[in-house]
Amino acid sequence: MKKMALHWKILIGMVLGILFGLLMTSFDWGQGFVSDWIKPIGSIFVKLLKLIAVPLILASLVKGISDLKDISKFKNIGLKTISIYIGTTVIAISIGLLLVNVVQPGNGISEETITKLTNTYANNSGVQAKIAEASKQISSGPLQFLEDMVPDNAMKAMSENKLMLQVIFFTIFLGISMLLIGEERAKPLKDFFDSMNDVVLKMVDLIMLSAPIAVFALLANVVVSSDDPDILIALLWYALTVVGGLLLMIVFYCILVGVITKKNPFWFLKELSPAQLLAFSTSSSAATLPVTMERVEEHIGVDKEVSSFVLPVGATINMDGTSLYQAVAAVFIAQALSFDLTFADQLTIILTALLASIGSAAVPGAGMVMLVIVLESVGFPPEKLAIGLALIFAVDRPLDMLRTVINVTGDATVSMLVAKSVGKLGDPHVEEWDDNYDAV
Ligand code: DAS
Repeated sequence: MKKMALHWKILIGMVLGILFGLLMTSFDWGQGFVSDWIKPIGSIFVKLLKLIAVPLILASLVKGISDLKDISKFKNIGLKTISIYIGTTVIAISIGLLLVNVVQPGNGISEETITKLTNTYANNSGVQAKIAEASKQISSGPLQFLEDMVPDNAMKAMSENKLMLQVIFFTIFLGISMLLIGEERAKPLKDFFDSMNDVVLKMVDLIMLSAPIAVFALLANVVVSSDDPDILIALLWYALTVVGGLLLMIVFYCILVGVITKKNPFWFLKELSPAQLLAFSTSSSAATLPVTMERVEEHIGVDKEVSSFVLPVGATINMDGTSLYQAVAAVFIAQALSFDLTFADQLTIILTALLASIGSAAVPGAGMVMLVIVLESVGFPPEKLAIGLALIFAVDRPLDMLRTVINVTGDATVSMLVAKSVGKLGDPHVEEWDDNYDAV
């Protein structure tokens, strides 16, 4: 009898986690029990995935570039990738702006709800930390992100997982240099990275064996630490506007996959689903990246020459879900606090939400930090920032989970488009082990 596919096991783990979390909220010791005994299981799983993200980027990117044989192909893939990423993000922001101006969720929110949210969250340490982190980014120069991209110590960059762009910069530099010295002299290093790539992908398979129990723990913890339902109801229209936009992005990706790559979009979503479910459970594109790469390469058929560049870059700079959320949240806050936005301001939001999503780290809650930059760009009064973030803080975690799914799905979609354009989208090669692992 064929064993249950992985994504069904993960889904069952998620549902049981939510039910268990709800059960625990009915005991006054429940939240403590979950955070002491259940939450660590999920944290260890996320740490394991982040642990192998850097070696995987290093190995697959070096292998991908050195397999290209000449630099012009790399330039071709690079240019296509960056331009399609910018295109899908601008479309995501535009969908967000259209929806939030039509639905007007901020105008429907009552004064007492605004007061209640302000009193509850304006001085919340999480809100204050996000404002402080964003202010640090605002105070740096316009080219700070370029400066930050260049590591002064490769090993240090690899030790600090969040500096993934630096690892990518270093790895591209290394891969190009290997191309330049010629295949013969680079062979020992290339063989090393080829084999490292296979080993690390096998580590992904092993870590994924614990995924069902890990997502159980992650979601149980999200449920016990979520806010009281009546606040969530008050923000329902705002949350539905974001969710509506994210769903439209899924439809958009399915159209791109069906029309351009001629692959069945439902097959695409099914094969990608373990990565999407992990993105939902972890709220981290960085933690999900190893699984996204494994799914895209071995179950969707994108060649490593393409996926090894497109996916790591996408996990750090392409966040369509986050950019859509930032556009909706910025306009919602302006509406709720009666801060008028001109049409020019909305156009400014397209540019700043694009830059903010590129600058957002691939970790939980990063999108809300960069939202401050979007608000600042349209002249939102700094003294009202804490109130503005307080309005959306209560529902940020569930929306972060959903927008991270879109971030990952967008990256996988673009990797298929780029692969198709360079003739590197084959039929998925699923190894014997993967057959078992999928069935395990
Ligand atoms: N959680 C971020 C990610 O990992 C997205 C965000 O915070 O908006 O993609």
